[in-house]
Amino acid sequence: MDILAVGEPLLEFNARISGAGPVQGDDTFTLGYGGDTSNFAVAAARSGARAGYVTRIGDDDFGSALLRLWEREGVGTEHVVREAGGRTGIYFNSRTGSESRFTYFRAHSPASRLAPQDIPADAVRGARLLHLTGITQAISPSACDAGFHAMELARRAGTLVSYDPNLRPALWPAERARAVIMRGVELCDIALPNLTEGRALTGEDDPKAVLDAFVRRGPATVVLKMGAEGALLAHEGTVTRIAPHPVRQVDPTGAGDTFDGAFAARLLDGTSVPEAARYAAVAAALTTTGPGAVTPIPHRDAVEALLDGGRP
Ligand code: KDG
Repeated sequence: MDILAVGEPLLEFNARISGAGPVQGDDTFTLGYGGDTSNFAVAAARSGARAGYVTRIGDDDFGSALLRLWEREGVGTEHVVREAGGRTGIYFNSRTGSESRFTYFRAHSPASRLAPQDIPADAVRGARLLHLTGITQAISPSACDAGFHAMELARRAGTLVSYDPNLRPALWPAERARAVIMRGVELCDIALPNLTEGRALTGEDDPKAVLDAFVRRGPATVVLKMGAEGALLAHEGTVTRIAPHPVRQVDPTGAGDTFDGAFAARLLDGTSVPEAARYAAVAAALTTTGPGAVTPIPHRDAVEALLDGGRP
């Protein structure tokens, strides 16, 4: 595998909004797939990369559904452990309008038992890029350790590390989140924060100041994702503004993960860093045009059709 992602997959129950408020008595929920690192792996695969996943799931129906997803998408499952009796985590997205609202049922999930010994050292050394996130490290102390262990292995082997803070305040206390995530940023080559979490993590407000605060931690490449405002890319001492691709947004869930996966896929096929970011911005925008984290993730041809010669 060229790309290896480590983290927690979740089954998704996505509200079909019937009215104005959060959950209504007559709402129905559509089954889908989520989990930031799983979304990332699917996005990378749909952009043509050879991606594999490291996680733990239960031997329940939800785990089986996720396995079928990865098999359909061509995401490698060699390092997916199935726990007998384990209950795979789920979340409800009772979004209002185009804003995600997650309710998790993931405590004591198999993925929360990820530990350093689950990290396949040879696969990390053999991969070209390792991806993990703040969520990977939030779900339990042993998963946090697994994340640091994987990053150390990758750094020693010369495997690129990409890290998305994906700050989820519901999952851990703010101070611990900041300390762990900013250490993750120091250990990575490519940091992929969004503006909201970037502000919370750095205490800065202005996007350029947020970007600089991440750059100072050491990653060679930082992309600050700003949704409908596009993105700011810092690479080799140059800051490039990545234009947004305007769309009618339905559900932003998974847009950041799609950016990350599409970006990784393009970087590894030799696309320049700014062009890879332009491609990723279009992929991320497209994924907001439908409900659910995974279903609307675009394939490479759909993104390239819009890029038309390299620019949206
Ligand atoms: O980035 C999208 C994810 O947040 C969503 O799929 C659910 O993984 C999830 C999480 O932990 O919030």
